[in-house]
Amino acid sequence: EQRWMASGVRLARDAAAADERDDSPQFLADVVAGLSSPQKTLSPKYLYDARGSALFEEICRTPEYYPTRTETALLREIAADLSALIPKGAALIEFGSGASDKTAIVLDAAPQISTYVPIEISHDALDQAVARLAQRYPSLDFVPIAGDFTGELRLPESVRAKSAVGFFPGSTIGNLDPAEMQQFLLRTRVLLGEDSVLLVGADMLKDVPTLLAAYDDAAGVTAGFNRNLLERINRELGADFDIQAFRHEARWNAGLQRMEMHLVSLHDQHVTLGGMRFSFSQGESLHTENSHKFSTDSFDALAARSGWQIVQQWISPAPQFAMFALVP
Ligand code: AVI
Repeated sequence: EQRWMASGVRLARDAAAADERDDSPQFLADVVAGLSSPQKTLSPKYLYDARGSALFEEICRTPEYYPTRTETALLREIAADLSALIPKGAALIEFGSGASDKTAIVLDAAPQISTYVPIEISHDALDQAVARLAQRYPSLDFVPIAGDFTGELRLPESVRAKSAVGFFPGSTIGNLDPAEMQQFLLRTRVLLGEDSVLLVGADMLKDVPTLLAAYDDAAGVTAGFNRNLLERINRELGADFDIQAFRHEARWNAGLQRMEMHLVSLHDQHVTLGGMRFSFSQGESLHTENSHKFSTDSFDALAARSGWQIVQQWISPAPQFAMFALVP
C-alpha cells in the first residue's frame, strides 16, 4: 500500500516537471493576448500558483466568504443522501481538487469508494492533499492527475473499469464562461461514462451586498489574491507591473449574473512584457475573474444543454449554496 502511494505521488511530480516546462509559453501567449484585447482580461486559472492557492485557502477562512463554509455544512447535512447515490467500488474523480478539504466528507460517508482521482493544476496542492488523505484513508487507492481540468483528460484503464462519481464542489464551475461550462460538462460526460453521477456545487443568486463583501473582504485577502496575479506575471514572465498602482475591485454584473474581479489602474501607465508595451489609462481595468451565480432554472438549463440531467438537488438556507447530482 505504502509503495503504491509513493509511486502515485511520484507520478504527479513527474507530470509537474513536464508541465512546468510546457506551461510558460502558453502563459505568455495568453497574457499577451489578454493584454491586447480592448477589455484587458486574464484567465482566472492563472490565479492559482503556489502563493495564489495559499491565498485562496485563506479567503475561505475570511468571515465574508460564505461559499466554503456553507457548502461544507451542506455536504455534512446531505452526506447520507450522497452515499446512497454512490455504487460499491466506485472511483471518486474530483475536478480542481485543490486542498481536497471537502473530499473527506464524501469519503467518510461513502466507504464503498475504492479509488480517489484528484485532478489539480497546482502541483504543490495536489501532492500535499494526497499525502494528507493517504494517512487518513490507508486502504484507498490514489490516482492523482496534475493538470488543467478544463483541458482534454484521459483516465487510466484501472479507473475506467470502475463506476465513476465526478465531484466538482466549490462553485468552481462558476469561474468558467458559459461556453466553457458547457464544454466542460460535455467532456466530463464522455470521460465519466454512461453509468456515472456528477456532483456539482454551485453558488446561488443572492443579495448584492453579501456578494460584494464575499469578493472584497475587509482584511484585503481577496485583494492580495487578485494582485498576486500581477506578481506572478512579473516573476514568471519578466514583466514590470507596478503592483501598488492597481486596486482590487469586485463588481456585480447583473446582466450576466456574475461577480467579477478587476484590477483597476490608479493612473496612466504602461507595462512591458516579452518586448511589448501595454498601456493602461487611469481607471482602466484588467478583468481577472468571473464567478457566475445560479438559480435552479439556470443550472437546470445548463445541465440540459450539456447532456446531463439533475436527479437530485440540495440547497442550503441563506446564503444559498446548492449541490446538484447529475446523471447522463
Ligand atoms: C474558486 N472559486 C470558486 C472562487 C470563487 O468564489 O469564484 C475563487 C474566488 N475568487 C475570489 N474569491 C474567491
